[in-house]
Amino acid sequence: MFGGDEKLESIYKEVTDRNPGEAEFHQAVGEVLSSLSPVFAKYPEFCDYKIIERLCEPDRQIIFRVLWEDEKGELHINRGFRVQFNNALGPYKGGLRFHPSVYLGTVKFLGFEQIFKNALTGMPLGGAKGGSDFDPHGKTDREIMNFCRRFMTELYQYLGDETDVPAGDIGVGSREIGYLFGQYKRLTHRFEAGVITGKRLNWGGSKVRTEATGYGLVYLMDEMLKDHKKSFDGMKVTISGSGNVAIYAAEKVIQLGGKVIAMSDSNGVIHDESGINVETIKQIKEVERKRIKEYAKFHETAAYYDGGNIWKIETDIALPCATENEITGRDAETLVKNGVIAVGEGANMPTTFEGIKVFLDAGILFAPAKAANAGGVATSALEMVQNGRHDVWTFEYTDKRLKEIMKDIYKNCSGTAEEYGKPGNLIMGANVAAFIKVATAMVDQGIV
Ligand code: NDP
Ligand code: 2IT
Repeated sequence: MFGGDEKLESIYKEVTDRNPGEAEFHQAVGEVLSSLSPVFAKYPEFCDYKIIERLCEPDRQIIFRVLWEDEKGELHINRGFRVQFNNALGPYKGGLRFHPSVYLGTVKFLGFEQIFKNALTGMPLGGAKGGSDFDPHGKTDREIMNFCRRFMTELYQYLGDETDVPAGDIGVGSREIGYLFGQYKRLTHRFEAGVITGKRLNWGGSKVRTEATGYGLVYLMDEMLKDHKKSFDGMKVTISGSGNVAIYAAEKVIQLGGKVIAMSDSNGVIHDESGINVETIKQIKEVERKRIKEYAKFHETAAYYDGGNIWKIETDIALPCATENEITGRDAETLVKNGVIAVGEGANMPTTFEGIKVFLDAGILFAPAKAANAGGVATSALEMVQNGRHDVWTFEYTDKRLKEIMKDIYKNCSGTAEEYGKPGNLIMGANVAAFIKVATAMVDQGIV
């Protein structure tokens, strides 16, 4: 796994032994470590300072009970998490995920990834993640609010605009951010806008934050395609998921001349070779909060496949924007066989180890999550800048900043891959560039 590097093998073994049962965390650590051999040859001080070992052990892990009441007066108990991983570059920063599958291993994999992703943005951000096994599906607004208030009642003491700044992720959008912020404000008696990002625009949110992850993904893919004399124009694109990231990735693909032919949710897939209408998806998902199968009722050219696998559909570009490990080795083989030319990870760690290997072996252009979906957190950092200055920027200016950041991330990752002897391998480029940035700051700040 680490090209025979015994030091990395032994660190990895220690991490897996110390954190039993956290498969996703092991996977995220393994993926980063697999790029680092040449870095240690060049920077032996990282070894002396035990930088990797320190990065693999979060600074702080907070786990708490969340007791809340539903509309019928019945009580429910969920588990809440916040893992503050590393603050060498800035305050802890990363989203909150509400999904029944969430456990400590999910939050740790996401928090670990977040350290490096945030480093790539060039903004002063540390890495953290949080969430709960609470399932927002089918809950009323009042129930969501009850849950968010109780969640924040436990968490608020660990947060602050210079300490730890949450945001959204799966199951947490602007509605939840509003309820969370409201309770933080009530408990602290402070309108501390920069304590959370993804706020609505009328009370401290940033323009473009809603669109940022999806737009950013497409901006980075566009750079990568251009670098290989290609573009989105006329390309068929499949996008898994139909949440925040998927919707705005689809919108930007269409603006750049591509055709989105399939999207999905956890129940099924819609397929429309004439091109999916994003406004209909927004209405179904953002306004009505319904299932994607509704789409076929409005567009007769579309087919809905209950339980279908989106990766079986022939496409030029695949953008996984739903969840981790959604592209298996077999899915990757199918995509390659069907002629895919590029894959961009909008979700966090959506491709398995086996899947990545298939894509790299086949020479597919591959943009890893840390680089490709960093536009969301980068725009969160722009929201923090505006909050700190009590300022409000225009859509055009914020979008321009996002585009520049994504271009810089692409250049940094592809340049680093080349420098370390793996031209075109953005996984290597992203891991190495981000690791060096964080590690150097840790060395500068001493043994703390
Ligand atoms: P949303 O909750 O808005 O949407 C998630 C989408 O993915 C939904 O369509 C959901 O379907 C589907 N999905 C979620 N979990 C599963 C699952 N276990 N199996 C199948 N489908 C699933 O979340 P986001 O769009 O915000 O997040 C999507 C991905 O992007 C995640 O990996 C997240 O970590 C990542 N990300 C998000 C950022 C952001 O700014 N929001 C930033 C960077 C990365 P259903 O409704 O049926 O559950
Ligand atoms: O995975 C991610 O980068 C996010 N969910 C966004 C984090 C943020 O702080 O904006």
